[in-house]
Formats: sequence, C-alpha cells, structure tokens
Amino acid sequence: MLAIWWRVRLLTDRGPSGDGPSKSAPFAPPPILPMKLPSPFGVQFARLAPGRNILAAAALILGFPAANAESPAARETHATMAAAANPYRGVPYHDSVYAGGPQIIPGRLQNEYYDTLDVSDKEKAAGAEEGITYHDTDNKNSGSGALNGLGSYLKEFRRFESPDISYVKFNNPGTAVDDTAYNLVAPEANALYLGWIAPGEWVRYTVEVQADGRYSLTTLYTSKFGGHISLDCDGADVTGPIAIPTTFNAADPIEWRQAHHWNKIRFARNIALKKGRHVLTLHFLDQPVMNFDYMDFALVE
Ligand SMILES: [Ca+2]
Ligand SMILES: [Ca+2]
Repeated sequence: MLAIWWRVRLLTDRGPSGDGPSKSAPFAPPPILPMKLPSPFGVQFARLAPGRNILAAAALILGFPAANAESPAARETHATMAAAANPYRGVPYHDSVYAGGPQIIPGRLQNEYYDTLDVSDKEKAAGAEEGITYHDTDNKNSGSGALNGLGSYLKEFRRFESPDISYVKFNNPGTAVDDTAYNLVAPEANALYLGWIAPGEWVRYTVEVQADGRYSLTTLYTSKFGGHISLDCDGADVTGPIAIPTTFNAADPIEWRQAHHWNKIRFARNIALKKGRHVLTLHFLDQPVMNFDYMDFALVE
C-alpha cells in the first residue's frame, strides 16, 4: 500500500499583502493508494496576481508492504495483535482432588492434566473446550465413564471431556491389562493416562518454565503402531516430528492388549524453552492407539 501526502503552494514576489491568491495553500488530505489519481495531475489557481509567480510543490510518498508480503517482524506483530484480540482461555487443570496450577518445568508433566475451561460439566460435554484446550476426533471419552464405568475418581476422571482417559490396571480380574510380561518398563498402578489417541488430535498444557535452557524429554507410553508426536510452545514448533517406537509384541495373544505394553524412552532431541509461563501443545501426528502417562522435562544445558 502507498500513502501520498502532497502540498502545492503558489508564491509571489508581491509580499504577504499581495492581492492575489498567493500564500494560499491548496492542500489535499492524504490519499491512500491504490486509488486513481487524475492524469495529468493538476491544481488550479484563480485570480493570479500580475508579476512573478512561483509554483512550489512537494509530495511525500510512503510505501507499506502488502499484507501478503509482510516481514517476519510484521507477521509476529500481527500474530501478537491477533492473540491479544483472542487470548487463550484455557487454565491449568484442577478439581477437588488435584489443586492444579501450571505444571512445572523442569519436572513431570502429567498428560491427563491437559488444560481445561472453567465451565459446567454440561458445557464440557457439549464440547466447549474443543479447539481451545484440545482437539479430539469423536467428542466422547472412551475411557472415563465409558469403558471404565462409574463409581470412583479414577473411573470418572474428566469423563465429560472428549480426550480419552484411563488408568493403569493391575490385578485385573480375569485378564491382565497393564501388569504383563510384555511391559518394557512397569507403569505405576492406578496412574491416570491420556489414551485412545487418533492422528491429528492435540492437547494443551499451561506450564511454568523455571529457567531458560534446553530440556530433555522422557515419556512413559504405549504405542501399537509407532508414529510421531510434536510439541509447540505458544504456537511455535519446538521439536519437529518426534518418532515414537512401537511397543507391539507379536507374542501377546490378546489384540487389544497391544495398547498396554508400557515403555519409557528419552528422546534424543532436547527442547529449547524460555523461562516463564507458556502453553505447550502436544500434537499426535500420524498414528492411532497410543497412551501417554507423563512426560519428564529435565534441564540439560
Ligand atoms: Ca475422544
Ligand atoms: Ca499420568
């Protein structure tokens, strides 16, 4: 976009008391381009005084980059303005048992404590948080209140919200679930976890990073097919795709239990984070049937 400020003056040698139109200063308000200017561009004076007349003209032309060609700094400014106009409304998860607050880095981020909105259960069940604190593909919790039934904090944890939650089951009557020889690393009994992952889903966590630095990331998880996750911090990717090794084991005769072979890995890539409060978004990129119990962030440099 272009902006032009212009001014034309007619000067005479007859002094300020001259009787012509001199000293008048036809002045145009700043036109903003794109617009049509008359061509040739002219200014008319009436009642010119006899004698020498001097026409003086000046124009100031300023160019601004078009919106689709803005600089990275301008983009950042506009993103900040957009964020200010539509601020993140998620808050750290909290309930009558768990006091909440931002999850602390360095430390253990519990995957089931993704952010929430302070709205009613009815609004949560209607998907009020969808697209804000999470993206889930089916608007129902397949674990809490469903597969896990009702009747306890563990069974009903966040049952009105769509990201799917379950807990580690030891000594399950009939068929072992999470305490089998197929585990590579033993989970903790009754640990809540985020599961039933589908590609494209994501969850958000408000975190408090206590120091600038690079952090290692270690997770306790299961993954039937392998796949990739990534993390962004305040909307900027900080990891790229991270490969999740599969925990599939053909020796397990029970198909559904392929989602219950626990493993713990530390990813090779460390993550640069700045001190302060941030919103991390955990993206599940390409494969279903993953469960995540927690993610440990440790300062390494
Ligand atoms: Ca779901
Ligand atoms: Ca957990």
